[in-house]
Amino acid sequence: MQLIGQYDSPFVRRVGIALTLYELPFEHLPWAGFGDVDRIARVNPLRRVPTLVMDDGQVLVDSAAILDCLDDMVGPGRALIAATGPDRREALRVCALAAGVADKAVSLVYEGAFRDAPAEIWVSRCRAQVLETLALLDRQRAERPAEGWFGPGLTHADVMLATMLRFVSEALPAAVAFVDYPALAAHSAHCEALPVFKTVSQPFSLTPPKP
Ligand SMILES: N[C@@H](CCC(=O)N[C@@H](CS)C(=O)NCC(=O)O)C(=O)O
Repeated sequence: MQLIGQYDSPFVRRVGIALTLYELPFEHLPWAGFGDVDRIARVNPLRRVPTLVMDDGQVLVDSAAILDCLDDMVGPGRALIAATGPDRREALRVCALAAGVADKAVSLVYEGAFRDAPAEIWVSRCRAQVLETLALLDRQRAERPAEGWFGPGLTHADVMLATMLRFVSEALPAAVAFVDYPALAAHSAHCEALPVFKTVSQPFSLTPPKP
């Protein structure tokens, strides 16, 4: 398999972390979303990362769909999510909220980078979506065990939360103060100290130099 995209994307990183934890062999192609867009477009006309090229040539897009396929490959005993029931629903809920925050943070980054005058109506809407969803997640994270949303075992919810938090803290340092979200800050620190988070990692950069 080939994973296309850089690990400064919270979505690419969550897939890279799952592939690594699942010990599935893959080649990482750290193509930049903008600098390498022509290469990405030849594989995926949607021009988004993560893009996962399967061994049979099938091309998968969207981190949630990709993880669903990887979970299916490793089976319910190893998947980083409960197979069924309330814990699965809760994990999907947290993943969707955290991914939604990441989506809105990406929108804010693009708005600042690609417009001379960012549209204030869009910026204030995205900011409210980011900040108020972080506040909700912080309150709920505080009620959960210290090690992870469901206890000691890492889940997709823990990973998406952590990759989103790292992205938001690096891409929007002026807009988001982690001191306002102590439970999320602790979650981020705990995850980023784990070996897989250190290995599958890249500091945020909108237009990194080509390798
Ligand atoms: N829902 C998608 C979001 C992926 C996404 O937003 N990727 C960004 C990089 S962080 C991207 O490719 N942006 C370029 C574009 O959308 O044209 C997922 O979970 O994979």
